[in-house]
Amino acid sequence: MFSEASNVSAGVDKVFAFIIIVSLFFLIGITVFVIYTLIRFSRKRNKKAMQFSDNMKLEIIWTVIPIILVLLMFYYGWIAFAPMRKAPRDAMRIKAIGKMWEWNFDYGNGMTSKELVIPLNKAVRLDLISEDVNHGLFIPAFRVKEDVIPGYNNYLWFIPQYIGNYEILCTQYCGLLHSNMLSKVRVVDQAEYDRWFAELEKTSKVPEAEGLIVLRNTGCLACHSVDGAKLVGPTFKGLFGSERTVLVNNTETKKTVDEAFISLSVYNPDAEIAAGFSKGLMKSYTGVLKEEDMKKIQDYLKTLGETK
Ligand code: HEC
Ligand SMILES: [Cu+2]
Repeated sequence: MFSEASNVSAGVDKVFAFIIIVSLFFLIGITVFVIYTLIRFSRKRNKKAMQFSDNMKLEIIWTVIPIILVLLMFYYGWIAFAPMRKAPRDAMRIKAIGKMWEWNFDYGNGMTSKELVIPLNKAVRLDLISEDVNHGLFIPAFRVKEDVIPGYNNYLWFIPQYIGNYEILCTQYCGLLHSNMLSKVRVVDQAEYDRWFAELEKTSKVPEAEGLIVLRNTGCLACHSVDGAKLVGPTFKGLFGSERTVLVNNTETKKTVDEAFISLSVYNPDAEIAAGFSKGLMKSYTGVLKEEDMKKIQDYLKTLGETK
């Protein structure tokens, strides 16, 4: 009867169904009763109004029954909620990082993914981290939702019970593109998970870190940021693959940033000047930066590039 995409969803659905059924029972019951009394005790039939003082039996009934009902709601709610706050010790731990306006899932050792990929029937604990404002991580199909607050160590956990794709939403209004703060959970079988994880390991940080080290050691980061900030030179964030306006012999030209563009910018910076920036500040790195380091920088800049 209940969908059970996760181990906690049936519990949540049961309380919800219980509350809905009780509410419907009273909605219909009270409505019918009101209509009945309107007709039955209409002035036309029963002219003389009657006065009652108290009725002990009635008062006990309408106190005791609602108390039992709300206590039952509490009981079923507690039964469903309590296990949600007790993650098993051996649960797989992944950091869910929220920032304006995207989710990142950190599998440790610098391995991050934009979507949450998890193996079937394994307990997963998400440690919830915000890098800026308040967010809320909600996986409707799993019936789990927790706030993601900067400086507060919150978490949620669940065991996915069916293979499939499920949505992830942000439930706190966190600014302009809040409604775009979407991601996906992909529940796969263990073999597929292992394949995906091996791939993630391969494509993760390793080349990125190398390129970043070269940039730092060569002094590029004094003038270029990797996070979007404008320093003396243009930021590297989103540079690769984007279209830039450059001045070639004082005429504006549009160029798409590729490996060759970066090489030229570094070995012959005055050949093409980025619009809005000054000529002559960046010196040529010919003879300073080796080709192999150039390659590392290019690979790293690709990871900061336009396509997410
Ligand atoms: C002293 C400051 C400074 C340093 C150090 C520096 N740059 Fe630059 N860089 C600039 C400025 C200013 C520009 C923009 C003018 C231009 O295009 O020459 C620029 C432009 C660029 C561009 C072209 C960007 C665009 O949008 O067209 C690339 C790529 C680049 N630098 C890479 C590097 C790399 C890699 C290093 C280190 C090996 C480095 N820069 C070191 C100041 C610097
Ligand atoms: Cu958000």
